[in-house]
Amino acid sequence: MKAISADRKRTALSKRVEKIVRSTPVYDIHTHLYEPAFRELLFWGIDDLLVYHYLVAEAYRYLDLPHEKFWKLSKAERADLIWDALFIQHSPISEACRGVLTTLNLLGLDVKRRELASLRRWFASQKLDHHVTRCLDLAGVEKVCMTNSPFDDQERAVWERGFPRDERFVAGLRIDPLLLEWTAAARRLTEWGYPVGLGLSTPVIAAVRRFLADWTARIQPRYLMVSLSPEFSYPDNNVCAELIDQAVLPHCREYGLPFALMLGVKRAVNPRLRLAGDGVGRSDLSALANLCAANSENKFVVTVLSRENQHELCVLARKFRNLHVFGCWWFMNVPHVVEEMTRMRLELVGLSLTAQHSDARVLDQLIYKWEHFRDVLSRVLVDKYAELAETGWEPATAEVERDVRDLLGGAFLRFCSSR
Ligand code: RAT
Ligand code: ZN
Repeated sequence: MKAISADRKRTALSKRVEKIVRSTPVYDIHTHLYEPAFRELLFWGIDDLLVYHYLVAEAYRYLDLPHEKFWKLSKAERADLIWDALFIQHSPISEACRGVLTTLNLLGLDVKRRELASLRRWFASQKLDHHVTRCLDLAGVEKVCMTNSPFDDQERAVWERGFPRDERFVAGLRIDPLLLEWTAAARRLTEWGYPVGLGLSTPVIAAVRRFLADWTARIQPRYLMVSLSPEFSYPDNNVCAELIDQAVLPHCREYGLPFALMLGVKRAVNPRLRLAGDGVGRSDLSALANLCAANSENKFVVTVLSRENQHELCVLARKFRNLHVFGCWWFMNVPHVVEEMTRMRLELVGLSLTAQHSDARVLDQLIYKWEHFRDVLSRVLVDKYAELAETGWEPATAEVERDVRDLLGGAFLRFCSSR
């Protein structure tokens, strides 16, 4: 009798939590999507889903075609090869493959026919504006942070022309080239009217600050962001660490913006795979500890790519209130690792973090990235609330709603506006 009522209680709790997790809108704090005004920079549809670099990497486990030939093919031809290798010749069970099917299924398409041509016909008949709204609705996403780089010629031209902003999209000022390719960046800054030589003299730093100020005014970013290799160290006497100290952090303080760091990416491990050729390495997180300790007036929003760094990141979040942990990034975004990370974060840090970001590069991916994550989050939260209930602490619906809102963007917004 007692067992039956415990089962019933657990089922009722699961239903309640799942419903809340499903219906809470997401503030997606890092994607590679663009607002529709950027036109062809916003990828969407079946071919873009199939040529996603996560799938290119997986297809190359099977493809027997020189990389140069692959890259010379049209997008549709590459999509054909990937569809055949990953969906027809083998079952599509990897996370990125399953994601395509979840997306199609939730869009109401019939995947069981295994027919690419009819999928293409359906997407060709969609109007972009309507499709954007539909994808955001299906994913339950209310805001999308973009990745905006002044160093991208196509993108820069759109910003410079100007356009009416779509309030569902928020900018993120990405500065990898500035910090990691200083010689080339200095040349570009000079061309754009920010005269900088290679040395970091006072006038050079002033010009970099002016560049950051102008782009901050132009795009109104939520944060500045960079991805860094496992070798990143701080403090250091190299250009990257010095620019962070002398230009980026003072800029962030002046404008009240967080500095977002994505740590642990090894770029171009196999350059022949292009975007699909990046890898992972374990970072020395003492660099992050030093950053947080030496710059208590700055805010850091951080994700790490290596599984081995996840525990240490949580411990650092317990030490530094100016550190906000976010997302299960890229190679971490597979359900069993997401579950492990989410449990560990809740157990070690609590609810003052952003449990996930989508990193979507293709609009339609929002649907699966959030569908899959909501499944994991519900599972983890049901366990956690059930443990509380065993002590007599029954979570009220409003409390669960509050917690889920925090995990899906609320805690991030509070962190951004905190002092
Ligand atoms: O997840 C990805 O798509 C990666 O290619 C990277 O873009 C990464 O997310 C990044 O922002 O550097
Ligand atoms: Zn990204």
